[in-house]
Amino acid sequence: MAALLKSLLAASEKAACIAQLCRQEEALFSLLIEEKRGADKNKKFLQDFKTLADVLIQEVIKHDVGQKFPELQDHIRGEESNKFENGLGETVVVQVCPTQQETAALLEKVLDRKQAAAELLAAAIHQEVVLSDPALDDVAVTISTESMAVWIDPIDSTNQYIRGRGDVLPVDGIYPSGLRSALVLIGVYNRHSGEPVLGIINEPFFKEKLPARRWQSKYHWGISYGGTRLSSLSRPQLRTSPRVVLSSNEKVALQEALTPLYGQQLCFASGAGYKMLCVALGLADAYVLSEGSTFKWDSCGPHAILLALGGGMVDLSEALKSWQAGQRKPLPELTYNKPVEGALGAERWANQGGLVAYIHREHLEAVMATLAAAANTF
Ligand code: 2IP
Ligand code: CA
Ligand code: CA
Repeated sequence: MAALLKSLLAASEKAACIAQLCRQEEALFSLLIEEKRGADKNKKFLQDFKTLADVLIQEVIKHDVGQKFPELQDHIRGEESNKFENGLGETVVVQVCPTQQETAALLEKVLDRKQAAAELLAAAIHQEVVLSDPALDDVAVTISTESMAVWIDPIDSTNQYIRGRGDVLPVDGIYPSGLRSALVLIGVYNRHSGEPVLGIINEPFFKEKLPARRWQSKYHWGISYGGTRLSSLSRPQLRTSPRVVLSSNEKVALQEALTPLYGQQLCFASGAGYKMLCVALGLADAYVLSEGSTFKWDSCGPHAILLALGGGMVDLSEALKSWQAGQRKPLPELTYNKPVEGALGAERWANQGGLVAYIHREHLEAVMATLAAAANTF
């Protein structure tokens, strides 16, 4: 009875396919980028690109999942707004229409009348995705969707997606940059408690196929619902020599504060979702972020997977406060149903206090003890 899981996985596969398509057609891709402005701009980057691929993917997931679960329809939200401005200055509301022809006609408007590109995308949007994954038939959990809501990041690590480097080599299993860090993130959470319940991470650029520049995707999922914890991944072992993954923009003061625990084992990678995936895969023991530069749509899906594996994701500044006050069990996990008071635009849904993603509780405690000892330095 894993109907919700299957529907979200199928939507994530379609999303991955659209992300691949937009990269494969270089001429098409160059048409699709538009600078984000004003309150919706991610403060971290001078230029943050909203791509049509992003908007389309979010709308496709909303449409496909909303059709199967009408009770969720008004509770599926994501990073992007579905208004898109074309080169002619026209604002078009991007949505999935009842037929492929209608969707193609709408997309043609966004694409400055480029018919072939619009038809290609419309075909990808209206394709039927059939999952052939026997493991899903064994998932015997029924999630009552009435009290659920969904966060989508249609493409995380947009900068790397746009740059499009497929040839970056991994360092100890972790890709520091490149297409590998561009992910589709979907998270289901409980609207009342704010807790993550189901998460999907889809890697559209998992493996390059022949002919070159064709890609194969891979998905991962996790469920943490009531007493049930299930995942496509297995719980990784605690590493003998601990390793942390950080943003390449992480403050030097935080890097120094972590040195007593990790020595030289500091790894850097792009993409908030990708760093969370590295923790879930056991390639790192923790992802520590000192700033509020991630959002609910970045962390909800990966957080559900970490919970399913017996780990989690805490609010760094709240956890440090609890730790210093001697209140250590449990440390405050991130929640997904409440906006930041007084904030505007995307900032309403920022994980304002930074975060720590972890698998092993004892490792989280080691991170907290190390940071608490250096708390006024970063
Ligand atoms: C971004 C993206 C960035 C990340 C940032 C996110 O989301 O994941 O890579 O910064 O926190 O908000 P960093 O790579 O330094 O971790 P998006 O690409 O969706 O804007
Ligand atoms: Ca993101
Ligand atoms: Ca994004």
